[in-house]
Amino acid sequence: MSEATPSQPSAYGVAVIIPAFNEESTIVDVVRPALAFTREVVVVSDGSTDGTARVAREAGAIVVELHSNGGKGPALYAGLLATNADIVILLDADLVGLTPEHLHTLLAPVANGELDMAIGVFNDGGFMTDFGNRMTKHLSGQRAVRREWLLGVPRLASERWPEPAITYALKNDRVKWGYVELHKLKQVMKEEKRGLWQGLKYRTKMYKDLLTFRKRRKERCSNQEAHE
Ligand SMILES: Nc1nc2c(ncn2[C@@H]2O[C@H](COP(=O)(O)OP(=O)(O)O)[C@@H](O)[C@H]2O)c(=O)[nH]1
Ligand SMILES: [Mg+2]
Repeated sequence: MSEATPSQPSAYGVAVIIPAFNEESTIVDVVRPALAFTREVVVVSDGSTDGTARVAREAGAIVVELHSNGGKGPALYAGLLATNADIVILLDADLVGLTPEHLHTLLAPVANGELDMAIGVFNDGGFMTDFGNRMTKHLSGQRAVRREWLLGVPRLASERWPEPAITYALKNDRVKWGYVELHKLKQVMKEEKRGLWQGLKYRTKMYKDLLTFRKRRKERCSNQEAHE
């Protein structure tokens, strides 16, 4: 019999999946604490033009490289296919202050069956990122979930930003989800990564994609009906 308790990764197959696009400067500080928690850490880069894939590989991650940039959704899906783990922990590649304890916090309620998906919310990481994360908790990139369920989320692989598709499936499937607090964790904001104007432009495009999810889903459903 295994000595492991439910919140230790050795009791389950647990993999960490990190979609990363041009995150050379932060990816190592996400991969290292993830590797201290579980041996299977998968970074998915699709067309990054910087050293993201190389530095992630050097840090010990399994790196999946896709040739052209398709977005976080297809990258996440490719990461799910690259592992057989029962539970996956999803992390963004631009986190600052990540520790194995954060991974434990995300995993524990899923591993012990309390939740089907745990969603991490920043707390005490810094005013701006705490505020942004709290206003849009349902868009958080930090999650733990059963891999099999996530693989079945409709449109996961075709949405540039997968979170609305996940939220829709969470509500539709009536699965149990809840928020857990991730202390002293923050992310590098887009405006810092890309410069003010490029960052704002990218942010605007992201919110446009996120806000039009329902419209696109409805259009797709009515197109399907019209073809039946
Ligand atoms: N592979 C891949 N990852 C992406 C892509 N777009 C965003 N990401 C990753 O998804 C995470 C969240 O993206 P980010 O731009 O930081 O959005 P924000 O956290 O909502 O501001 C980060 O790890 C990004 O590197 C993409 O096109 N491909
Ligand atoms: Mg980010």
